[in-house]
Amino acid sequence: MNKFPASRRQFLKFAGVAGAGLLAPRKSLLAYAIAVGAEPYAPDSPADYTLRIASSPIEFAPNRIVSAITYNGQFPGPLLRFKEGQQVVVDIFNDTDAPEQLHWHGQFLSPSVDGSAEEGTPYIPAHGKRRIQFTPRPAGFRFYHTHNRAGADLHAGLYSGQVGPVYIEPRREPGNYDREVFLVLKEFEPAFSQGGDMAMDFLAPATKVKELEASGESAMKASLAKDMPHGYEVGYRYFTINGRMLGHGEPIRVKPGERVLFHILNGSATEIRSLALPGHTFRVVALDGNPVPNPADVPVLWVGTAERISANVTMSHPGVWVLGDLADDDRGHGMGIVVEYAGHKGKPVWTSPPPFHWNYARFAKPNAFAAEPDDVIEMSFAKQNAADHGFNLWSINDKVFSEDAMAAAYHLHQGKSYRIRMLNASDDIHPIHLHRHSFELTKIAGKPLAGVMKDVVMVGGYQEVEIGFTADNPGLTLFHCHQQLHMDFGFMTLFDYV
Ligand SMILES: [Cu+2]
Repeated sequence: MNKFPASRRQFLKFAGVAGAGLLAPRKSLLAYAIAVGAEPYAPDSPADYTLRIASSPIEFAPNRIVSAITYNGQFPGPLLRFKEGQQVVVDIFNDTDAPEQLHWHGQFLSPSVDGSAEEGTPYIPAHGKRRIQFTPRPAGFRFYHTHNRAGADLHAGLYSGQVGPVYIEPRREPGNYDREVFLVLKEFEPAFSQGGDMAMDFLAPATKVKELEASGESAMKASLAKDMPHGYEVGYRYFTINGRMLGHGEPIRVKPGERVLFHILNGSATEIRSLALPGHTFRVVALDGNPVPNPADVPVLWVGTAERISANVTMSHPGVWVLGDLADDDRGHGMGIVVEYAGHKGKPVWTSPPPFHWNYARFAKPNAFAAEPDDVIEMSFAKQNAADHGFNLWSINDKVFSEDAMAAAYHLHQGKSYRIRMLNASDDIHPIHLHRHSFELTKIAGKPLAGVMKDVVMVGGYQEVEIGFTADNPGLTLFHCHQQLHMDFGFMTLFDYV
């Protein structure tokens, strides 16, 4: 196992170069890494929060206990409740043999604490500690997770148990509810397969771009014609909600008429998940923690890797139900949790919902268009089948990101507004994530929309999606597919401010 990630070596190399006084006059990644590394830590007073990264057993069900790397010995990691705008001091201890990065997903932080080696955040050393301080924002449902590269190591990165929810209390809650329930969806015990991935067609609109499809399909055909296998995919043995397999955790106990606000996080390394609760509908009030302009009722939730959905459910259908994934196999292997009304007992019931397509536009501002941007950045995503020892390589505008040659490929001007036009020339759905900023969905599969603010968006196979954001948080900013197998094999790029 590589216990010293390439990016860490790179960071040291940068530091060495700086020490020798070889700094170029231009604002380089190197200068940046030095600058953020030099930020003083908080004085040595007790921290507000302490997180400890270590190996520990997790019990999914009786006699189904695996070893995983966790935060504070539990999965999911502890729910951290912050107050918007109120500074916190966090001590992070790393009891493992590998340097760690802890990323505060969805927050507008500085690169010194954001938790990404690519942005220059210092590592939490192996068997060491790092104290950080930051001012949590924006309000809403966020989370923290490791940002280590896993590569071919299925014990590293997001494949293990390093995911925990964050709730930043807003000044005003979106929607009325009686209580909150946090659900973290995650699979364990991954293994590689080579059969090709299953196509998923739940996204609406379903419009594909013909040119993207032609280019993706011909690249795949050419590769298979050369006797290449399909690139590796990852499958799992155990499926859990809040670390328990369906039927083995405490049920969610409810009363008729109760309004439960679910905060749902897909903590998967690689999978897109769905959820339904027979006889009930979800009123979606926030996506990725940001209140939506048009809360709407849906029978099914689809959640891409690292996406969050906050949805109200009025408990109006007494019984004992399975809140579970639509895929029978995944639900059968644990992806669900029991919802039990007071006074009701018995075997939990699952019924499949009618076919339903997930459309972000359902929650958008009706009949509205996003403001025109100052500049448009075009990116096309492509797959090189099985090109790296059986692993697919991924490129953005033909560039496969490499941690050994990190440099910002896109340059932002502070205060300007940008549109990123993403063209997906592959048949996979990619949950695309922008660090340290929120973005507005401005076009999905060719259809304009406005008002939905997110930090991850699923870009459908052979589809075109546009997002808009304002460059209002200077510093290196990572942009990547959140599918661990994709981000680790090239699907990343860096923005800087010039
Ligand atoms: Cu991807």
